Amino acid sequence: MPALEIIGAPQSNYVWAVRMVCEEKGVPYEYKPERPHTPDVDAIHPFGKIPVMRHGDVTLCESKAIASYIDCVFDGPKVIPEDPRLGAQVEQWVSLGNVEFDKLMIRQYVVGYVFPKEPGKPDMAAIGEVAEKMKKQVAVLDRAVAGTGHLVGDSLTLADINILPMLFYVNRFEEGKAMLGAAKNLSAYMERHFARDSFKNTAPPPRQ
Ligand SMILES: N[C@@H](CCC(=O)N[C@@H](CS)C(=O)NCC(=O)O)C(=O)O
Repeated sequence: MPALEIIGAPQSNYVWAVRMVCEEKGVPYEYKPERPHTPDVDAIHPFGKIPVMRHGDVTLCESKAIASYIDCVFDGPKVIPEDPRLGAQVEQWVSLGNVEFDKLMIRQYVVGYVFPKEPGKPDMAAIGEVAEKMKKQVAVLDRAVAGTGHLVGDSLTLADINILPMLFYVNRFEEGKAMLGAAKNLSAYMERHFARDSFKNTAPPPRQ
């Protein structure tokens, strides 16, 4: 079988999720930490985003598509259950992750701190407004993991893998840390899954 290549900077929550899938399944891969819009990435993603994947003559972009391909083609525990009901629930949570949680938590809240429009000066009024909106999302996730400590079924799936890197980043900043800390089920969920080898082995290097 040809080598599996995962391409994309380690700081990306989506690159992190795809690498976690490989680790959870015990799939060996070659990792190329490329930034968005570099030639290797542009060759595969029509809009230059990360992650992208190469496996022999198969190239893919979009983390969900990459994760599904790896789950189907390689051995190891399924991260998308074959049971149609559970599989559809994973699909639902990944979609919610990408359309709702990533949009607010990462693109607005975390990016508001890390890449402020005025360098070195995060817009705290805007961040405060986003943080208010995030409270509802945190409450939704807190309820969702209350039953089994997983978003779907009673084992780790792509639904969890997709959301864990997002929660890690939100937890780095004051408002996020406070609201996640107050969400008891979600805090326990984070503590347990942040301790997984797959999560720690693929974590981005510490911030400079
Ligand atoms: N829906 C895509 C999102 C990928 C994405 O937004 N990647 C970010 C890094 S986390 C990126 O490449 N941003 C560069 C840009 O938007 O130009 C996926 O699931 O892979």
